[in-house]
Amino acid sequence: MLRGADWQGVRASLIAELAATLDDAARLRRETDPLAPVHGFTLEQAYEIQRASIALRHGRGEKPVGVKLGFTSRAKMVQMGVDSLIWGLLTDAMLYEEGATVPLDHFIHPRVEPELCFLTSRPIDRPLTLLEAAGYLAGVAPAMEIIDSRFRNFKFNLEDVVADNCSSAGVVVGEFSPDVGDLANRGVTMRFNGRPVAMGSTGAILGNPLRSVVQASRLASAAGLTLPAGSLIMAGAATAAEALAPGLHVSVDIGGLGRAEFTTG
Ligand code: 0L1
Repeated sequence: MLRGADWQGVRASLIAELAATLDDAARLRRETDPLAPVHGFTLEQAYEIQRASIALRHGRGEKPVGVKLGFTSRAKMVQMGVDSLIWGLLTDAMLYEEGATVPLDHFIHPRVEPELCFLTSRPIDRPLTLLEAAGYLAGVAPAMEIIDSRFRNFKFNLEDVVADNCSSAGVVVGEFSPDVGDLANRGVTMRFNGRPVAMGSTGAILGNPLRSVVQASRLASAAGLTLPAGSLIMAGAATAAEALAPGLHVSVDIGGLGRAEFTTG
């Protein structure tokens, strides 16, 4: 494990190397072994690796489109064996057209989870309260996130999943509704070929998914980032994730918000 002066000395190059390892794994659809147990980096350093790997994507022309929160529900924390809220950065290359076919050869071992997606109406440049959050939003939509850990067998600790941009891989967003009113207990059903595979309530997301906007504002502010108007905020999963396979019609219905769907190719 590297500490103190040792870590400082090699920090920048090690961060760049680990970011490149994760970026290569995502680009080449190649699993990698866990990094944190070998290199012993902290959560703060994991976020530096995340930012460095996103910078590589930006360098290839990908544009930032927003953020995602992870482990906002007990179901997800229990499924993955971690207990802290995390966040990752989304780019336009991760957006898949709602209703379209999503080629699974873009991923290593993709899973899907039902979510809500918020669209911001104003720049968020400071921590917001729950009362303020709705005033910064243009709408909310039913959505699904395709997660694809770059780690072998989807096994990681908190530092590794953060460095890996919280397994971000794909986002499918339905139609935005301008009414972000009461989202605290809407029914959520995700189906594969019409068969329910995950059911829950939006209340599973931090008790009220609007709290994800509050958390995103706090995390962005602490990281010195402003979320521009027009940013997407993926609120985190309402249920555990389900593995994807070719030839599935995947849909999510959220009470009062409608449906988002895609087909796997
Ligand atoms: O919604 C979520 O909680 C996403 C977590 C992403 C990390 C993972 O489960 O691979």
